[in-house]
Amino acid sequence: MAPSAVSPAQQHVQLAVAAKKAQDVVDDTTAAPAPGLTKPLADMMGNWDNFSFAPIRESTVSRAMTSRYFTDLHTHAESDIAIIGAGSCGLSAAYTLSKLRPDLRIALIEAGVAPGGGAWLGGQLFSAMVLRKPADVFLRDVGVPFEDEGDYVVVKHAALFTSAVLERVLRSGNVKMFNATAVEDLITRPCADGEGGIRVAGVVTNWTLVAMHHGDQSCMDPNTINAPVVISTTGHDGPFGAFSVKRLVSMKRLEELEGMRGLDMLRAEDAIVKNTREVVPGLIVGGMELAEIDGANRMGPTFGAMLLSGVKAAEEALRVFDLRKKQNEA
Ligand code: 48N
Repeated sequence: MAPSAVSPAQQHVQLAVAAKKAQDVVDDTTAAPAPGLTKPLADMMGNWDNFSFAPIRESTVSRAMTSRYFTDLHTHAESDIAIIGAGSCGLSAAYTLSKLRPDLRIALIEAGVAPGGGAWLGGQLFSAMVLRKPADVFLRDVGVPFEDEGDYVVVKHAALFTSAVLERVLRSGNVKMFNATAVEDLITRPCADGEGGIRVAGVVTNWTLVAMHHGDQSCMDPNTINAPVVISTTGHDGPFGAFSVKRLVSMKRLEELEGMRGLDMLRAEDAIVKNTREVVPGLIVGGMELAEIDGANRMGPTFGAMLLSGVKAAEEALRVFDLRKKQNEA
């Protein structure tokens, strides 16, 4: 198919015209903490001469960390859903799943030591994050304050969004984030008769620093996480950008990638949200990784599509998960 210069055909949804030019309304649903410190902390100030930490032995710290980490690895070796990438799209998908299906075991794998991907700053390393309506509904659900500018809203610092959604995900009881961990391959299975090709059935992981050095050290074999459904939101740049869709091409499961097109805010964001989907059985792709497979435009420094693509990816993942469960029970 001749590569088009703009996002694939999609219904361009006319945003409801803002009823009125809203004043700068900061919807501060997370009330600022009360002034002053709690008494125990306040009592510590000016009293440092009598201060000391409780005693500990180094091995106690080591055992506290390793027992928990390896219990998590052991538990999540079999997950219900694996999410690759904890950028704005992956975090939004994880948040949505944690609220809709707290009964599911979800592994969120992030290559960076710091999750968040490109959402710690707005465009060109500026602080403010711009989101077009109706993405404000996600911010209200999470409880992120923003300034209402009519057709769009502004979160005064992108890190306010990312830290808030990250905090909700990490506090949830069913999402475990493994950061500094790269997905360096996909677990595959032959599709059931008649479907043809392969389906994705989990992820292959390694410490990111190890994954980046296979070229200069041999036989650093990986670990695995089995999951009937994988959501891939690996973005379009960085050392591992568009990982899963590139892997589908290299394993000959996809012919080629259309490649992300030029910047067109109006077309890009609707296309990413509307086309977030299961691209091969068992693998849902969302966020900017999708632009690489579809030839969608990039949107530049607006983030609404990332959040709502994450919501849609979560919805798609639950559809596929429930379908696979029915098939296995049949
Ligand atoms: O923020 P990103 O890169 O990706 P998205 O899709 O969540 O958000 C994209 C958004 O930040 C934009 O690019 C904006 C809207 N600009 C658009 C434009 O036109 O310029 O997050 C992807 C995350 C990162 O944290 C990576 O470290 C991680 O995924 N990651 C991986 N983690 C584990 N294993 C991998 N193989 C892997 N690849 C990427």
